[in-house]
Amino acid sequence: MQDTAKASAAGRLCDNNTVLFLCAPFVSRALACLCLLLGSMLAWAPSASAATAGAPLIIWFDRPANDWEREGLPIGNGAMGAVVQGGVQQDVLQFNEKTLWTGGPGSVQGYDFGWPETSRVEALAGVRKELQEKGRLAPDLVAKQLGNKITGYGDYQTFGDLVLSFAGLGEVSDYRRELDLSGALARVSYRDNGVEFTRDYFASYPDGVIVVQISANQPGKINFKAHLQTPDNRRTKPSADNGRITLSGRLTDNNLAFEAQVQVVAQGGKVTSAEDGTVIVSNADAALLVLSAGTDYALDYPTYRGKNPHVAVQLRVDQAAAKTYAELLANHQADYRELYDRVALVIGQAPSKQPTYKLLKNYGKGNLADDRLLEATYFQFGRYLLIASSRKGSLPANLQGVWNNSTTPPWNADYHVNINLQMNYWPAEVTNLSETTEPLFRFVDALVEPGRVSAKRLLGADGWTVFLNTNAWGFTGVIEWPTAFWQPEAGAWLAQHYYEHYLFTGDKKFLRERAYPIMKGAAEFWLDALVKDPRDGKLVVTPSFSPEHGDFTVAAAMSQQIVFDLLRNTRAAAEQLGHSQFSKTLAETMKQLDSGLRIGSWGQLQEWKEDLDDPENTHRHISHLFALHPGHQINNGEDSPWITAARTSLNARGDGGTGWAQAWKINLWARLLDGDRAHKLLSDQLQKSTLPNLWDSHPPFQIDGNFGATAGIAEMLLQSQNGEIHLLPALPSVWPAGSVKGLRARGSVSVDMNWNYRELTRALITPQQRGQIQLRTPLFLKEFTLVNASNGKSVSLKGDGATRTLEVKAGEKYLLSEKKTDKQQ
Ligand code: FUC
Repeated sequence: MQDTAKASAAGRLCDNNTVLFLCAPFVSRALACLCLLLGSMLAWAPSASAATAGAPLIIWFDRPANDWEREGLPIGNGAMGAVVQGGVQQDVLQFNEKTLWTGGPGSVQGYDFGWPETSRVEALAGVRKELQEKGRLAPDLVAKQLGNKITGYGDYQTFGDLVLSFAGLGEVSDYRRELDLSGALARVSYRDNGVEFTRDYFASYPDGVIVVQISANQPGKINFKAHLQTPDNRRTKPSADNGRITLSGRLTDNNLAFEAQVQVVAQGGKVTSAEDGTVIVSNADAALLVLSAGTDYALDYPTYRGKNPHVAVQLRVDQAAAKTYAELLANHQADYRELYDRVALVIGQAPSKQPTYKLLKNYGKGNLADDRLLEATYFQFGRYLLIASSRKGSLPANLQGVWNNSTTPPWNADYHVNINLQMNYWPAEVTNLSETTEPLFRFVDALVEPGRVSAKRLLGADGWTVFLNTNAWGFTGVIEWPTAFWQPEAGAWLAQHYYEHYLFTGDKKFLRERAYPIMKGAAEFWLDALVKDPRDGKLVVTPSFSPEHGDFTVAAAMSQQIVFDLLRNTRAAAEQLGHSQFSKTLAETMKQLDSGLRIGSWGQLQEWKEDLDDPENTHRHISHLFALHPGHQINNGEDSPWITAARTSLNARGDGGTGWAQAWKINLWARLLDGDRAHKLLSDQLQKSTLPNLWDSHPPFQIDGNFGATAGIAEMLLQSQNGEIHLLPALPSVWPAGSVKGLRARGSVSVDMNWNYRELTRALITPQQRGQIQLRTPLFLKEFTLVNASNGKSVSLKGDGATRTLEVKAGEKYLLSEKKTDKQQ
């Protein structure tokens, strides 16, 4: 009784924004504690209930979308995506299927994978010689010699729209359009003439379909027409029969076959199919629409063609349409929740009456609980988007995930690999969505064959690589855009993801069969492509270009750091797999490799081998900090000179930049263990680079920033790149109390944590592998207990200080807790 009274008093207190503002931790510890009672009560609660603790995470609007990009709500099952705009009279559900691309083999313009007709090895030697003589070369001069005019690159395509037209509506009220992240369910609801109407939308991975359910709280009220529309760069004509709309045809550009089918199933009322491809539903109680689509694309070099999609699409729609809405929803949510529910984050958020776009607009203006709600929503939205745009069996998440409403999207909505595709997958391991990497690995595996041709043709080297960008068609050569085209380090950077996947999962089979061959091929490329720098005898990358500014030089920091990362990881993998000869070769090369680490005249980490850095330069790329994140060449030890230099460089670069650049900086500041600065970047990204639907904006919409920010938030809470599991390494002062469940650390360990007054109070460590783990937390410097959670028996640690060694068994749970003083008890 007493407790309830206390909680509701705290609730009343927290309802008042002014008081909440006063609750800022720098004011009063006691008051902050009281105000955060709701949040921290949840933080103390058993971790399983934390999934919905604090507030339901819902992105919602009180109006239909005025604009696809800014206000659409995305749903997706990896292969397909759709954007819910929820117009009252006309609801246009724009949809995609990931493999619908123009360009590639069969394209009318011709396609050559980005390979120049003849070998560029001689031209490359010329560029290297000139660089050796002059030190630097303007990008357009290099592009003239090494660039390549390409054709048939293609664009990721919108598939079309499922258009639902509702006639005879009056003045509707109580309109709401939402996306519930915990159930991956979008919903539009409104009231018309006393009737409550609901439209539900979801994309099911297990059933391979997009589902729309239209219902009302009174019988016989559902009346609408449905048809499919598609752009005119394709040959097709929709038809309808027995409530089934079919749209099949071929893209004019490359003859790619495609098909979409929608089955309309009404409860009660009448369904009529018209010759023009329209289905009309009259006076039904409810209607279920099941949509699926596909193409004859196959991720299969060199033709990239497989089976005609007709049979598979028809089967998916037939099977799904035979199920009830409830069954489809249950399948979908069971599948989705198995992934999504693994992680929960509570940082003081509370339910709010504000639609999300207003939370965003008012962010940073004093309503702390609303701000925390937006941040928690943004974090989980990144995980939601990854689940929705990257599932086994399709292509990886592209620059827009799977969502694109255009036939000529920005940057072709392709796969840029000088940061963007990699950033898409930064949250995958640490936020416990390891399975979502499968499409990335399948995609990169398929780049190896064409990537070998690129390595030979462009650099005369063995092994494989890729440059700035790639598409659905194995593009691994070069374009001619001077300020970005030459990034042969991209293959090495992609290879990093394979090794990280092994580190997080401990999957030795993956290491042996998938990771090592890819890493070895990327390493072989660099063993051939590295050149001795006559100035100091070091092995260097030349020509080398720090994205996407400055001149071409020899040995830009990023080039060297990426190659270092690859060779170190490959050597570690070779050692573990018993390939001692290759390991030896790598070790010898590494001894001679220029490390890419230099401290310059103003204390900065140099971006180039020469001290060319301008302290006024605020370019969005911060490539020379690769060694800090996503690499970890320099971040072992806070007092290391490299760390100080990285901080100097990052400060000079400033907090600006486009969406993904800000997201990268969240990660970088987290690695510098500066939680407040990381949080400032998160705030900046929310305020400057986030659209009302919470999509990241470059501008325009580009999804990498969503993924990068989610990874950055995880990085603030848990790091494990330095051989130790660092608990709460960069907690900002605005999150004084909270909890997180289910983050993952390298070494195949799950971590749940609670904290209060910005200090760890409890950590549950669940290793999936036997062995020793190093744990780092200042809690070790205070009074603490460590027990085996299943039997309550005390467990001992080795060492003293803030980092200690724990001997673990697979599947056991280890509970580390703050020892409560008599007073606290
Ligand atoms: C890289 C970035 C650009 C943009 C593009 C898609 O080239 O430098 O800012 O994000 O990818």
